[in-house]
Amino acid sequence: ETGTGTGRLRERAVAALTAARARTAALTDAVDDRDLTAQHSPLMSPLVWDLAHIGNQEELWLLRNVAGRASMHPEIDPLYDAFEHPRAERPKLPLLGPGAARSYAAKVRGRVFDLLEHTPLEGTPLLDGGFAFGMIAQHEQQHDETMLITHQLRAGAPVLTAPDPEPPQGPPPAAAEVLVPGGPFTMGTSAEPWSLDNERPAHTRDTAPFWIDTVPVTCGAFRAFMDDGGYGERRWWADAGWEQIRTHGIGAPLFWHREGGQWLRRRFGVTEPVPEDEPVLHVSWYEADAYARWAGRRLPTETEWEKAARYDPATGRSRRYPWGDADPTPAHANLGQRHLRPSRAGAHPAGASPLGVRQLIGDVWEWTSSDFLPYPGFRAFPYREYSEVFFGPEHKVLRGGSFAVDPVACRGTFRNWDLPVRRQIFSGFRTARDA
Ligand code: AVJ
Ligand code: FE
Repeated sequence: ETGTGTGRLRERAVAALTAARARTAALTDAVDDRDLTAQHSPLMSPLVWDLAHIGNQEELWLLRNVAGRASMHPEIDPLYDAFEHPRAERPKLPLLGPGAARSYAAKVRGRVFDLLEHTPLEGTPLLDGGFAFGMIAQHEQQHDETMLITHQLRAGAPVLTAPDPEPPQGPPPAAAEVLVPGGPFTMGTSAEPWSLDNERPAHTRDTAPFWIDTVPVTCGAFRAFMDDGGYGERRWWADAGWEQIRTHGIGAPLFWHREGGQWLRRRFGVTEPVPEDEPVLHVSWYEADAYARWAGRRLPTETEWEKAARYDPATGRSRRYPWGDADPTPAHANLGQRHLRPSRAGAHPAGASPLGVRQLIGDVWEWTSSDFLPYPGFRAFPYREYSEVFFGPEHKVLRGGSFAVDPVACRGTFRNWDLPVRRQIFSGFRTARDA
């Protein structure tokens, strides 16, 4: 069947699942068993929980729901249900140990590959276009990003290494901001076969004209806010943001500290000077919002972000990515944990949008001003707990994906969300203003 539509879909699914497992193995083989079972931060699960949860979700969706099989180990299923046990209590659970977690996930995967060979990738919403397999590859990659956050929070000597990104190639952007024209555009997707429920359906939205930063806000620009006393000035801060920075004594992005008159940061176990020209990382929504107010600007809405990323004024069409419909290459964007840091601001000219906005995809997740809400016509699929239970004003939307996001879980329509206090995630931002 190779060469037919179904054959190609199977190959895509196998490749996506295999790539995810290689990354999971690299993240979990990098540390010893004691480290895998330790809790490095109350915000995170022990790595060994993520490992077995990856296998358990794969078993749930592909072996039980698609193939109709019985649970392999009914007694462990509740341990790996993210809604039954908050992260802080997971280390106290009778979790599978590292060896058992690895062999469980591997056994599930072997059965899934058999299933994939014999399952038609059409006929039901779960199977159409290989959706369930794509969803599970994305789920594993999302937990790989979560595990990378755990690595960043972990104390001790570095265990992960990667080359630095290339310095920016080609001419720097012509201007600091780009004008996006007003008018309607298509937001969301009804066509992308592996898109998740919250990205659907495609619908028309209108925007007024607006200006948006050509590149994400850099550490150097953020330092100017700090040097100007930004963290001490009430008027820049939302009420709950002011409360958070006062209560916790926050005066810089997470992982920064000052030593001998210099700002340093800790990154995967290495301490280094804060790089001036790199997008700022590990800021909360409140810090992004305060910076924007200080700069006389604001965060873009989620709609503005997606229009800047997808709208092609020449055709009126929305693209899959800023550069077009082609899947990402390393020239387009810094994705997939090829590096352990963002590319410098102004990098990836090949990934620019038609209007010239750069680095919308990859490098840092970008906070938007918007609450995480369903699109008109939203239908929870295949489970309410992926998106629906998180809709509402308590979560803010992040867009674009960080250096830690795999291309399989990244598109111009992809939506991430988190609490506005969160700063251990690979979050940055860019600003906008009304035209
Ligand atoms: C979409 C990144 C917010 O990690 O909480 C993983 C993804 N959902 N398992 C998360 C997810 C279920 C989710 N985020
Ligand atoms: Fe999960």
